[in-house]
Amino acid sequence: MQMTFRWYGEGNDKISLQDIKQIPGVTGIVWALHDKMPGEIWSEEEIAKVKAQCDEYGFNIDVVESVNVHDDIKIGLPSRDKYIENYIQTIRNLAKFGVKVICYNFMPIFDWTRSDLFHPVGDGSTALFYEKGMIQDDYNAMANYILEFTEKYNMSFPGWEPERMAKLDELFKAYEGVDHEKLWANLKYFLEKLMPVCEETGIKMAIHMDDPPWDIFGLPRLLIDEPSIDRFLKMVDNPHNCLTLCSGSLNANPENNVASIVRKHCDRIAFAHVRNVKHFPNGDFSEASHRDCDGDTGILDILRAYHDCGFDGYIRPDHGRHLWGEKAGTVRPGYGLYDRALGIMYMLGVWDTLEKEGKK
Ligand code: DNO
Repeated sequence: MQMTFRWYGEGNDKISLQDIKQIPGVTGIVWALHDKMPGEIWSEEEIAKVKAQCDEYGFNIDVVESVNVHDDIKIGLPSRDKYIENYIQTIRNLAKFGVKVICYNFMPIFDWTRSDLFHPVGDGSTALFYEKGMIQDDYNAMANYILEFTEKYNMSFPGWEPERMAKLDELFKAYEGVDHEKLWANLKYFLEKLMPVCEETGIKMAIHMDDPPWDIFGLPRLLIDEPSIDRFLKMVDNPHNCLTLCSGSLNANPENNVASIVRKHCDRIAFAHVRNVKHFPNGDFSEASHRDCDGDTGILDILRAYHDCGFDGYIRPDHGRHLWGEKAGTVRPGYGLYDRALGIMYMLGVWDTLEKEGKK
């Protein structure tokens, strides 16, 4: 297992590479060119710049999260071929700098979705929160909440590009008729075009789970549970067609047993996101510390499953709570320094123990 940490880049993240260097065990930076719109080619010069910054601290840049997929590809418009060509060029450019895994998602219009970015946990900290009743019909209210936040604090969230969000009604119209089966077919088309270049360069495409794992605002979502993951891997049965197995996204539905999915598909998991979620009886959920007993996701079972399977892919702590003065304006929601660093120490504590036990 190779421990990584997500970093939003110079001038785009208050956390520095120097800060990250002080967290034990981190060998790689999970990065992206966050000013790129979906569909744009990532140039060699831009990639080289991030590589040089990370090299200085001895971090690899093996994992990109994410190269976002243009809506025309998800919708299946004739213009998709042009955007797929651009994606292929980006893969080639990334491969030149040693990138091994590309995380992406195939969620229509919205990426991860929450109703409260700074919900009190009860101990003075805050966390991302999903109130089911608030994410029903009115997509504009939810989008406005996120966009007002990003505008106020002068940040942008990947997947929530203001340029795209400004055209929400248009986008919803464009997705009319894209039901689950159409979206599956468009995903297959996209991946089949990519596989030859992945084989040639060695890059693995690692799809992120849908977050939350159910349809929202009438938009279909595909990667939601074990049967859909089985279907996805079989649909394009190639070792370069992989998963970013996100424990928190999947376990927002308490029926999903993440550890059992790890055991079943470990060889196709290129990238593991470890996040803990606490469920409420009415369907709401809050994100929690990585400690097993603070949530319901089964972090210990998940780590044991990865260990039993000899997982040698990339792993990262996922969203953390906001601690010790981290608040709106000083921190990217879910991506503070402290709770993710604590999460790493927890995961490494468990992992090191399992390693030692295994050697006895
Ligand atoms: C949120 C992240 C997602 C993820 C994308 C992958 O914090 O888990 O935005 O990066 O869905 O494409």
